[in-house]
Formats: sequence, C-alpha cells, structure tokens
Amino acid sequence: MTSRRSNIIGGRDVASEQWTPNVNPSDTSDVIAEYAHGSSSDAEEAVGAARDALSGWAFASPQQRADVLDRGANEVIRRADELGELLAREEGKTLPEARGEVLRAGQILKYHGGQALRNAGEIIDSVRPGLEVTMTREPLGVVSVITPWNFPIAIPAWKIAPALAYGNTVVFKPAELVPGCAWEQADILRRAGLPEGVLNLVMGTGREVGPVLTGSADVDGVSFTGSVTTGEGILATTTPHRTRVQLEMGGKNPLVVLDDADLDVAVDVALQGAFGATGQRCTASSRLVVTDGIHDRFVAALTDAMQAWRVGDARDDGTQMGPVVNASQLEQDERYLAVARDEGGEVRGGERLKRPTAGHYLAPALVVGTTNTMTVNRDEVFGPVAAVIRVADFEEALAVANDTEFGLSSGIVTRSLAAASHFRRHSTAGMVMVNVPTAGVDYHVPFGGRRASSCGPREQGSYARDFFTVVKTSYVAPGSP
Ligand code: UN1
Repeated sequence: MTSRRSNIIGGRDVASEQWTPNVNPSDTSDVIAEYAHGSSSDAEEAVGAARDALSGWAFASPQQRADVLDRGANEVIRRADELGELLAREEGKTLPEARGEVLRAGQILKYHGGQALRNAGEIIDSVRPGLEVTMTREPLGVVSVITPWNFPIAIPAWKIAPALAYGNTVVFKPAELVPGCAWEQADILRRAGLPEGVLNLVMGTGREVGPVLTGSADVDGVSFTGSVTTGEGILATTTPHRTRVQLEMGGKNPLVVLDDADLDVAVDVALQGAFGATGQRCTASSRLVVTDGIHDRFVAALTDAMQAWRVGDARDDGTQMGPVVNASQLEQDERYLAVARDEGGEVRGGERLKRPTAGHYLAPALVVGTTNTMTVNRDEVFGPVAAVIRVADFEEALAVANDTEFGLSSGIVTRSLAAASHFRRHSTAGMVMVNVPTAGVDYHVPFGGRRASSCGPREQGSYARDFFTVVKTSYVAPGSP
C-alpha cells in the first residue's frame, strides 16, 4: 500500500479526507506516497496554532532558535543523498542538481541559525538632552510561507529559516506537486525541537488553502514565490488587512553575449542558464541577446552543445537534463514553441522524447531569429526554451535587455571590463551576472528583482530581516530606573 503523510498542525499529524498522489515526472507509473489534501478549515486551524505559539517563540532565547535551526541543518546535510533522491524523484531535477539544492537548504538553515544571534538593535542620543533612543527589531508575527514546485527544499528553507530565526511563527503551504521535501523539512524541524505550533504544514491546493493563508486577519505577513497571476491575487487578498507581503514572481532574464566573448564561456553560461534544472527557474536565461559579430558562431556552437545534452530519467547516471515537471507544463512549453514558429522564429530541438519510462521528456529548444517583441520574448515560458535575439552592438543589446516587464536577473558575457561595468550599472534587473549564468545564486546575499518580478523587501542573507521583523523605536527619559 502507498504510504501517507499528514499535515502537521500544532505539532500533531492531522489526516485529511482526501489524499494527493505524489507522482514522479520521470516515470508517471511511480507514485512516491500520498499526501494530505488540506481544507480551508485545516488552514484556519494552522493559523490559530501559529497565533497561539507566537508569544512563546517571539520571546524565546535566541540561543533556542539558533539551536533548533542548527540541528535541523545538520540533519538535512547528513541526509543529503536520500533527500536529493526524493527531490529528483518528485520534481525531476537531476541527482547532482537535487543534491546540491538539499545542501543549499542545509546551509541556509545554518546561516539563519547564526542570524538568530545577531539581531542587534541601535542606540542614539535623542535630540532632547539626556534622553536615549533605541531601535530594536521585533518579530513580524504569524507568517504564511507559500512556495513553488521548482525548488522543493531550498525556497521553503530560505523563507522558513529567517522567519523562525527572528521569532515568527509559520504556516507553510508547499506547491501540490512537491509535498515530499516539504514534509521532510517540516518534520526535521519539528524533531529538532520546535515548540508545537511554531511551524505548521498545510498541504493542499492554492484555491482551498490560499484564501485563508493570505486573507486571514490573524496573518501578519505572506512570503510567496510563484507566478505573477497568483502574486497579484495575493496582493488583492492581503490589502484589506494591510498584511505585509514579499512576492517573488516571474522573470524574462536576458543574457547578453558580446563579440569579444570567449565562445566556450558564452556557450557554457547560456547552456547552464537556459536549460539547467530543465529551464524551470525564474532566473533562467530565456532571452539570449547576441551581437552580430559572434551571433552565427555562438548559435552554431550552442545548438551543437544543446543537442548533445542527455535528457532522461532524473535519477539516471549521466542525465544532464531531467523531465518537465508535469503534463500541463509540457503542453505550455509546446504551445509557446508553436506560437514562436507562427510569429516567424526557427525552432531547433523542442521535440517530445520517448524514454524507457513514461515521463514528460522534452528536448531543449532554441528559437533562432526572434525579435524582442515576439511572445516567446515577452512571456515567461518556464521550461527548457530559450530564444536568440540578434543585435547590432552593445548599445542595442543593453536596450533590448532592459526592455521587459520583468527585472529579476540579467547577465553579460564579455572580456571587456568597461562593457561589464557599464552593464552592471545600467541593467535594470535586481541581480546582474558577469560571465556566469543568470541562474544559480548564493544564499547569504539578497535575492530579488524589480518591476513585475518582485514586490516587497528582498529575500535571503542579512536583508531577509527587513521582511521578517518590525522596527520599534523606544525613548527613555534620563534618570529612569
Ligand atoms: C537560483 O537561480 O539559484 O523560483 C534560484 C525561482 C527563484 C529561485 C532561483 N525564486 O526560480
């Protein structure tokens, strides 16, 4: 019989009436386990449990918070092979990618364990003689954490870890497609010593669980990563209660390749940035903006490299690109390729692939001969699809790179320090990469974008404190006991 995993509310396992099978995208006959399909009343119970646990955790010693996160981190790191295997099996990343993501989650938990001990305030003389003013950071309160399917363990870690470090309590709703790593992480933190109700896991659909997690007057903040449409919906439901939001949404990230680029570096950066993790990253390099003098050589070399990539079962040795996450995502990728053809692009690759197991396999696709106004260069595809835009020179490349509704990550491949510096200065993205892929970021520095990509304070590193704390200013009169 398939095993079942319940929601975790107030420290207890809470079964649900319905259960959702967790299906392996590399082999759809493989069901990993069944996971609770939570209801809106489960979500209400979880918000209540988080509210009840808040004052105990908010006033807990930072040592206690640091210890829980550190113990959790150690277990995640110790179990990296097993959890990496689970991640690859439920999401479809290759084993090295999946194991890397698990280690990253462990490092994030460790980092924020340390941050719990570094929540220092400030002190300044008042303008009124003798008075002292202090500025301290207090927990925001009850925080809903809503995460996507493409990073099943790292994104939850980089929201939950700072939330807990600064004394908040959490209701966590992972994407329905990847409950496995979510459940493991919540269980690890529970066993690492979190008091009951401090972290609650509610698996279920956004439609049923989402309105409570974003619309409840008892929720003080929502940290979300996912689509622009869902993010905008969250803005609408949080506004009546003035709930604080942190929204990480789409990207349409440009990678500029200049004539003077090292061709091997350019091809490798493009390949990893566009097709790593099956292109299913909001930081993926989906627009390759290439100057005229290198365009033909770059496109030929990238096409060869892309076609040599081994696409297969995420857990097979030597697989370089795993499957697309599910059937509807695969259909969406194919729809965008059809539209790209209709609008005049030449599609290389992008065909469905047969493998020994029934999975959602798609060859990486490169659309050549596109302009920046075509649909494939405006909408986020979220799959192994990149488009090439030929430009005359650096000036045009920069203008095209910045001409997008999004603004998450951008990159340039060049040997010119002057060009790289100019690009870093004038790119209107939140993150700029020189001679490295637009995707793949460090965990101890801020993450986030501009315009339609992001809304609210930055995630990650020490900047995470801005979202997960509120500032208190206190005045102390002279001679106070
Ligand atoms: C990365 O590129 O390392 O959902 C992280 C996403 C992003 C995370 C990307 N929020 O793809």
